[in-house]
Amino acid sequence: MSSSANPRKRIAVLISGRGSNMAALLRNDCGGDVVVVGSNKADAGGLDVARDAGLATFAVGHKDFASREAFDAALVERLNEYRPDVVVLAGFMRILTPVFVNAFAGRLINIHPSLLPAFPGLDTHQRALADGVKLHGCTVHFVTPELDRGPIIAQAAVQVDDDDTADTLAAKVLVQEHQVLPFAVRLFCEGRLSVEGLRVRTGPARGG
Ligand code: NHR
Ligand code: GAR
Repeated sequence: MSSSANPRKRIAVLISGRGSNMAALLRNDCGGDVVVVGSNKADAGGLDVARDAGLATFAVGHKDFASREAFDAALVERLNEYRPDVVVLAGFMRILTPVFVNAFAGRLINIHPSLLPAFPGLDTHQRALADGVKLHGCTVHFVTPELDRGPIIAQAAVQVDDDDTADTLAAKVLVQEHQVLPFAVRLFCEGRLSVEGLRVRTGPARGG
């Protein structure tokens, strides 16, 4: 197959913090190229990492907008300058309205630090400990307007040990996140994912 018929995908990444999941996307072959890293926080540490890697970055401060919808519209506009094929939320901490979700429907992916549908939302490690689960982990899913309820692409589990704290559990889960996010993005970039309801099926690699 010629490369012009099947060009590498353009990946945009949104972060709010240190950006270790974004860095995992840069380290691993995701079947595409990260073309821009954006944040709702100008001081997100991950933006420095991205700049050091020679990537384009931007920040859109959510506090500068009167509504969530206005913030989301501005974010869509900035992202579209880079013509992304897929947008990855990698530790992005703002809930997105349909203004944003619909603009990238079917090509918007999030990494969430729990085994969904358990523990959607925030403070997942603390809540997993409080509920006494023995398995915890992370989920990569397509983003839909309903928070953390989109079709699941991939998950990875870790054991909860007797002496785990929220911090030790977060560290164990993060190791898994760094594996499963590049894996899931690669499946997407290779065109292997098909979605039916909440179920995502992974077909064979094409041309291989
Ligand atoms: N938006 C939609 N529509 N659907 C999803 O599945 C989303 C989403 C936006 C972000 C990531 C996320 C997660 O993996 C995500 C998934 C932020 C919050 C939150 O409560 C919850 C979940 C997620 C991200 N944010 C607060 C808010 O008011 C702000 C918290 C803060 O700044 O620290 O937006 O779980
Ligand atoms: C990750 O654990 C990610 O799963 C989580 O924030 C961390 C970001 O770390 N995401 C959420 O909690 C979304 N609500 P990173 O900036 O080093 O990738």
